[in-house]
Amino acid sequence: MSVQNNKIKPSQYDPAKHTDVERIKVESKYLRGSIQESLIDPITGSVVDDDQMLIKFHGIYQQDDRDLRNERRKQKLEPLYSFMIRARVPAGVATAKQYQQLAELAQNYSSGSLRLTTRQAFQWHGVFKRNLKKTIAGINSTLLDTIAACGDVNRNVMANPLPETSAIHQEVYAWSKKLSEHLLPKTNAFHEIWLDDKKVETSEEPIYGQTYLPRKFKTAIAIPPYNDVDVYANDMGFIAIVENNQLIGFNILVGGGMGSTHNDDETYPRVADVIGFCTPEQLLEVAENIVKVQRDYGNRQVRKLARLKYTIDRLGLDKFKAILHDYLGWSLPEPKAFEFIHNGDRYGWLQTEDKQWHLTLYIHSGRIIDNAQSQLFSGLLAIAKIHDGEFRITPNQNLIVSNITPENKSNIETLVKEYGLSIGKTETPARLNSLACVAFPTCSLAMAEAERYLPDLMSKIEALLEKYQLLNQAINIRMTGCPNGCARPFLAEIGLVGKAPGKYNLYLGASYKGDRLNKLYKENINETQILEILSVLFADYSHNRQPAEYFGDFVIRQGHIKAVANGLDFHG
Ligand code: SRM
Ligand code: SF4
Repeated sequence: MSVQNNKIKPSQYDPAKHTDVERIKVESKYLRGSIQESLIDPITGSVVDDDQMLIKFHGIYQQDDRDLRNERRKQKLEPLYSFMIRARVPAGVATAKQYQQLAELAQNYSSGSLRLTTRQAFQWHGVFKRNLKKTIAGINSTLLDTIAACGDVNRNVMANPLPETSAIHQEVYAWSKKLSEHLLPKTNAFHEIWLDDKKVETSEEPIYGQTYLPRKFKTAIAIPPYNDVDVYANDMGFIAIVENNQLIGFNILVGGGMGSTHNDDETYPRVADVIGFCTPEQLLEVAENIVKVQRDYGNRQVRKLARLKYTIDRLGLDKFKAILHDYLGWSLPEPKAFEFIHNGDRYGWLQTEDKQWHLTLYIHSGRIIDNAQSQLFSGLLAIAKIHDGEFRITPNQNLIVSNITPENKSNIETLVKEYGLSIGKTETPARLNSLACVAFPTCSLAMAEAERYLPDLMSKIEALLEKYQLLNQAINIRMTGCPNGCARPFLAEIGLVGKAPGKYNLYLGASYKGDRLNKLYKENINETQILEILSVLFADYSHNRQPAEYFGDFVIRQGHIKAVANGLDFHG
């Protein structure tokens, strides 16, 4: 099918039709806006409204401490504004030296913790406006940056941080970096605003154009058999195909995403479709053209329907492919066979053929902090000071201390013990598999707790698992404070999605490998109700499961919930 004749021109801003965010982008002079003026305004700790949207493209979100909102309102004070900064870390790989510098920036300018995200990035919370420039410049001096960590562009590119397959991982890591750089915005605004570079007029954005993309855009590369990047949750995914220990290319996926809105059936999570194959040399060309199709065909009138998943469902997958082939000038060949086994992490020590050691540490919700329970921040900083390999963030908010020399292993073991870091030996498999998003107090969109609440709830769920002799089952449980889905809860065997303080929607029936969505089982329930329901389901699972049957598959076979074929089927 040729679509040459009805090809739409790169989108042009139409104030009568398009969202206000499109106006902000058009008027921003390629992402400059009035950010520089906002930064030096001493009257407020915030930046002006339009700049709040633009700073996202620079990797920054304006937030306020939600725990203090009411108190400050009573005192007639403005909210306690501060900023969250997110670094762009392709495949989550940073050297130990970089990690040390990033942690020191957290000590100096943020609320004292570093946060590992579900997309393999570092976040700093609680950075006041007066410290923004110093922090960004500090991140830049480590040779990492925050460009396009957020905003309507391609974000941090994920890739498995697997030490097991070192050679292939190296290659895939290199591609993830190339992909990330290829799809970066080309405006000089970042360097002018944050690094005081000389102003250079930007005359064009070769890939994005003046209005960038209609919405955020996410990319991941998976190396089977592990799907720890949750490749199906991305707008654009690649699955590395390895034959005879050689990377021969990538299967191509499009149209994944988690975000939705409660009680709005027009919005839904969706798993990506596998649409073809490309060689490594074709990767950038294919990626660029998928981005361009979304740039030109994505919805700029309704932001909540603007992600690529909706573009594909609106056009139909066949038409989307035809348009892509038209943009490419050639057709994608059929995808190759592959198999995933799961989407979680593997903990503890591992030695690779090159004799190097790798240690995966369990980090609850990716929060690196010193507090009454843990000396994680100090412990990792101490390791960074004596380690000359890398720190690799996993897509499940954990950290791999990677490429430890045999000579240094015992020193690192000593520090792990001294600071009480977890190598995943004392937690249950369910806890090791669990994920929670940030939610309160920093996330402006949170409707219920997640990171601060999941550990307590997990203890109660573990008591149930023990009662039914299921403590060794790695059931995949994920919680988010709202349906935006930042901890990918719709790909969890048990998904808990915040509805109101203390109230969650319970979703069941996703696959263990991350390729099938779950479905709403009970709406708006509190902790007592969650535990009552899980108790009944665990009892049934304990007595009636088949050998090696995963919980997500069991609840479907047993008729507790219907299987979801894909996004359009999610609410049906
Ligand atoms: Fe997210 C918005 C945190 C991964 C879907 N996400 C937010 C914001 C920035 C809230 C906001 O817009 O004001 C949250 C900041 C909280 C804070 O205080 O830090 C936030 N998202 C996160 C992180 C930190 C969660 C975590 O616990 O690790 C993750 C950062 C990833 C990164 O390094 O880039 C994070 N967010 C995700 C994921 C998971 C993924 O990408 O694999 C998703 C689901 C996949 C997807 O995009 O569909 C996700 N976040 C969203 C959405 C819903 C988008 C949509 O299509 O509707 C929003 C809201 C929005 O964009 O309007 C959002
Ligand atoms: Fe915030 Fe919702 Fe994302 Fe959690 S899922 S971090 S509450 S936007």
